Amino acid sequence: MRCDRIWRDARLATLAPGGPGLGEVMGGLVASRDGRIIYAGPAADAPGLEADETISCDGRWITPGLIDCHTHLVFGGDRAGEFEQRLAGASYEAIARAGGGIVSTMAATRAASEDDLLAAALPRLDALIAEGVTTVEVKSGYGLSLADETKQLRVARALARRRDIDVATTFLGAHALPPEYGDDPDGYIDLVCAQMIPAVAAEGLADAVDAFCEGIGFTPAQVRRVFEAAKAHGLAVKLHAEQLSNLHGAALAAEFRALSADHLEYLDDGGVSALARAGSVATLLPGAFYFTRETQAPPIDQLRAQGVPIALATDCNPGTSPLTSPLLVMNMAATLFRLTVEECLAGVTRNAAMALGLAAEAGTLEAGKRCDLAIWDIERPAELVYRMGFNPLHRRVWRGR
Ligand code: DI6
Ligand code: FE
Repeated sequence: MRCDRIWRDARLATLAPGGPGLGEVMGGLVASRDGRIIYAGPAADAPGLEADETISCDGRWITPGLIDCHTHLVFGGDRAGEFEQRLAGASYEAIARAGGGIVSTMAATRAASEDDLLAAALPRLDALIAEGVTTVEVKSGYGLSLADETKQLRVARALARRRDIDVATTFLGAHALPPEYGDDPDGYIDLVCAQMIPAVAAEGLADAVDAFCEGIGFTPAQVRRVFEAAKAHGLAVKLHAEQLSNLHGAALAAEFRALSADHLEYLDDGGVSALARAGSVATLLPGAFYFTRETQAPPIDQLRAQGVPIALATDCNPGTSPLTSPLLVMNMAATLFRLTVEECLAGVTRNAAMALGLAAEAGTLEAGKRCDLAIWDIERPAELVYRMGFNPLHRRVWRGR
């Protein structure tokens, strides 16, 4: 069989479903053709392969390229000053009342040009790439007007032209109430449903629609309207749910067969069951948990018991998770939430792909999938979760290159 490239003398963590653990293969190889994996498994079982290029991995470990399935990577300004105020004792609410918080990022994002936003986002994207990320999701949600939300999404799409990476985009117009809507959240939701979602769908700017279902965000009734508009335009949905309180957002998301419900610290048993029935992924964001000093952990045991797939992501955003390290996310998920090494690695590969509706395309080392690989200088996969602030990436392969 002819192929473009072979990575041989490797140990594989295929993350293939069904298998025990990580789907580990000693003495493995991966072969690619036209950017897809055509074989991943034991070298001894490989078909006869004729490659243009053969690369020895000298026994290194290969995992699927990492997938960061929840980020707000594109935004203007930063909130380091607000961080200092919080260290000095100011509350999130007091800062928001003084014009800080999400609205300050909105103002900086509105003031920025597409070029400005792209230039600000690229170093953050590069930090993810440096740790082996080959697919990233990017949300809007800091423009909060038709022109500025579409601007953010165009920049997110542009990232994929500037770097070798797949970018999935998500429209998060229902993230916060822009000040010009004062005390009229329903009026703003009208705009989101009647103008923003149709425009975003018509321009092909988003792969999914998200919302912030929370006391300081939008009510379940408002989110339902957003989801109905999304479905009417053929867009998948996901939801920021149960981060600070339990408004039963996860059950609402499940009703709409959401790809994922995200955060979930305050998720109850009914919400877990709803996600299980819908086949939605639970995306956990330990960076936001850590940075906000949250003390209630998501219901991990119940998620496990009901077989809900768990994904992990950085939630990279300027307010609650200024984090661009999927390796640190895995360490935090293990230390703060007690996830196992297997769960952590599945969370940034196979289950993250599922959370983006890309399970058939990415997230495991299996024939037919995109040849996205992370090759690591490690002796055992647990090192990827165990260490803090150390990056053992040897090479990253995107689409076979
Ligand atoms: N949940 C969060 O933690 C962020 N957005 C959201 O829906 C906060 C975003 C910010 O403070 O800028
Ligand atoms: Fe988020």
